[in-house]
Amino acid sequence: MSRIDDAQPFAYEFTPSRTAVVVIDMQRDFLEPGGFGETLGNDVSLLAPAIEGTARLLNAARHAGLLIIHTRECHKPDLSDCPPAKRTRGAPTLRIGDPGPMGRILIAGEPGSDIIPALAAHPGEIVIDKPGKGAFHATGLDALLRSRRITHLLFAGVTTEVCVQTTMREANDRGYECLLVEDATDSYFPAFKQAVLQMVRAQSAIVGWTASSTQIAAALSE
Ligand code: C5J
Repeated sequence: MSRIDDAQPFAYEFTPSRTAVVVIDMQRDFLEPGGFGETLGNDVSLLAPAIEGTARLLNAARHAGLLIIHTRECHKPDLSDCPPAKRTRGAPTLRIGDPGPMGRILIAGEPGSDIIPALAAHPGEIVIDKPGKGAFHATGLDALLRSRRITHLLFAGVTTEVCVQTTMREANDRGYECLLVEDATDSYFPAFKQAVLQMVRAQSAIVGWTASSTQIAAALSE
């Protein structure tokens, strides 16, 4: 059993063999200029700080032998899994499926949908493509976790208040003990990130816990 005494709002205990790291959507489409994030008017450089914390988390998790899952938000080339409401809402400079500098926006198999090179999946790690914001929607994630008897999830990725928070809430409702890694997630809106950290751990961990990648690495090395 591993334990993070000073996780918030109180100590978090987890058994490494029953714990998975879930890295949400650390894709070029969100973190690099010319992708989906920028088409929506965001400053993508605001997500860069999360790379270091996510790398630290992955390094510690790989050494400890944790199950590692990466997700990618993207759609089939024929857009059959993209609801029109998602594609047509608002006035982005490019819409999902339009050609951009990193290939078609948010489409599976295009360069923009790749995970950024610094955080690329290692051989044997699981990569799940998801059409929604939540990683449990229209994917086999829950069945996969249950088949491996996973009970605890450590979350990293972007953006904190959209795909990370949605997935964490989906997981919490399914009974997983969830922890959000504070320095391994970022938002285009820094205030939203801080709000999510507070929302997660408020009311006696109503969604889950938070701790830093350094705290997790220390717990895993004990
Ligand atoms: C967004 C995500 N923000 N991965 N996707 O549209 O958070």
